[in-house]
Amino acid sequence: MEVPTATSLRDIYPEDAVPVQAKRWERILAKFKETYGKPAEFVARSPGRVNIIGEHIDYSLYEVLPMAITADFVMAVAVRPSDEKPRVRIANVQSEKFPSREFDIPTEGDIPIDASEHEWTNYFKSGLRGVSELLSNKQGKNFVSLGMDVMCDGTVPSGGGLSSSASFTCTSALAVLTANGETKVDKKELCELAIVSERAVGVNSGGMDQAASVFSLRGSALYVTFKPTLDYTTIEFPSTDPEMTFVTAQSFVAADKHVTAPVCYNLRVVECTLAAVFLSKVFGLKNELPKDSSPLGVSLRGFHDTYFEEKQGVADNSKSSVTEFEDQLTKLIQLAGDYLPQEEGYLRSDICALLGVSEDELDQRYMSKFPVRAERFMLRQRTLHVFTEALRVIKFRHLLSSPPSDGKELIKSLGDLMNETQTSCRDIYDCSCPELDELCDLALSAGAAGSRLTGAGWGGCSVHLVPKDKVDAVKQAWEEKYYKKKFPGITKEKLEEAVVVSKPGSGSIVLKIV
Ligand code: NG1
Ligand code: MG
Repeated sequence: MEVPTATSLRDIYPEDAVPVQAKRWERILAKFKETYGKPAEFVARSPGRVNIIGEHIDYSLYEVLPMAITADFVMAVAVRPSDEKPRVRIANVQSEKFPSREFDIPTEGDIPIDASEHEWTNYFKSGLRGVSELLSNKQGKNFVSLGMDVMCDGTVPSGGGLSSSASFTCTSALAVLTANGETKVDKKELCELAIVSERAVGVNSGGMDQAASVFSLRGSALYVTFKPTLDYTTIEFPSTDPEMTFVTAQSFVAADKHVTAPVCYNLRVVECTLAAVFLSKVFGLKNELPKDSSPLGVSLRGFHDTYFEEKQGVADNSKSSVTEFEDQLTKLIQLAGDYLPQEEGYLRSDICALLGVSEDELDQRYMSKFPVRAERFMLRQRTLHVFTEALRVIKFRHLLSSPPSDGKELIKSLGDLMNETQTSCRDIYDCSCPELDELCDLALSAGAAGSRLTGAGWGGCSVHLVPKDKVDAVKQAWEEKYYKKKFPGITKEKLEEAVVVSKPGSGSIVLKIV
């Protein structure tokens, strides 16, 4: 499937969003002209996402269920003359927060990115680097030969758990491809390159956000699979009475991954990877874990498949039925509980003793790409979260594809699964925070069926399954008991930004202007 080309904003946004977006796009295009003295040639855009269920399991290569939102990253572009050294001029509509930059595109070697510096254009460079690698692999030499003038505008709140970073990276990669004459962009190729590219910015991310940003189709959520390869199917929400709505609520606790990565996100990636290696030793698996597309090259999913291959002769687990896969996960939950008994965590020395490697070797293999800081690795808790969450995603999907006839029963069952996710994120994955917990409690007391953090957590955003007739009550509870209390004097605009009823939006798209 190729990234589609739009001819009007109606191809991109739901009808009720078109008037506001039309004004915004006019502003971006006018700003482009004012800055560069010529009109833009095309616009690339990619949305943010809300994850409905499947948290912190994409980098262990388990299935997840996100959807794109209307908020997005938009880039107006004109190609620079081909007889010039390729150069990028990049600006942002919010020029005070994101100052203009200029740089040459090297015609050989990697695009330099200093991940230690929190610089907004790093995300552009990461997309540029990914495209440069893709084109040179395809064509044997560096083919980002054309420079570009770029005007950006993003409406996904940054550090807000709705994946502003992926929307920026995916848009950048799409813009660079389009500017360099790659007009038929394969969605999977774009997504795969955006996943790898974003890791250049310092976070060992999974692939959910980029998948949601690139693949989404308006009106449906996505079921994203990472193994055996990156793939997706669209998921419809059955109509119920009362109607199901997904409402997102910002905690306004900034979750700055660049600061917290060594003790939060990147550490979780390391813990899950170590758990996979540790378990394969505990069970004396004969084969090495298979190399896969996870950030550190081996994953809990790899352990899962290898375990059932060796112990039960399941040669190709991707052919197992859903029920068989559920049974496997149930078994793994029990095994992890029994064979990873240390509630207090595992020291480096514990892990090294079992693996038969030195601490230096352990650090070198798993902690050198992105350093992490930890005394103890909570292998038991992280593994239990991953296996139980993977099982919840399957159950959630099953409920959507074979819903009970009573809509209320469906809403309750889906909500229960989301609540279990929140409990697991809070208690054993340790990625919630008191503010997110509070937003969830308030929503549930006011009639939400399911409430949980969405995205990486440690702040950012929450998502709630709310029957339509309860939305106002939930909003009111947050307004009175959370926002107005925590942020006295909060403006009406800020409140509107905080709480959004999310409808599944469309994915990456290009609009040609001339
Ligand atoms: P956020 O922090 O919301 O962008 C991150 C990861 C995802 C996934 C979730 C947790 C990046 C770009 N995204 O989302 O891949 O692992 O956390 O489920 O790092
Ligand atoms: Mg992000």
